[in-house]
Amino acid sequence: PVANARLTVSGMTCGKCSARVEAALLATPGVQSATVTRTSGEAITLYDPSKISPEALAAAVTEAGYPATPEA
Ligand code: 9UX
Repeated sequence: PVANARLTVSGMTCGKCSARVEAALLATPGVQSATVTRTSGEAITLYDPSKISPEALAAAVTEAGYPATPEA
């Protein structure tokens, strides 16, 4: 199964930030792809909903240093 999660990510001020957020998502079990847009402060992730939730995805990004919340 695949689902799409959209996260609002704060604190990304340079290109390395977005690379770190992308790496944090890709290192999270259940994540299949991650597209991070620094300018809009968003991350879009394809993930397996049997393995992880949007809330847990946001928590992984937050732990990487960029406070994140799932968008509705
Ligand atoms: Mo750039 Mo982001 O030097 O945490 S990596 S501001």
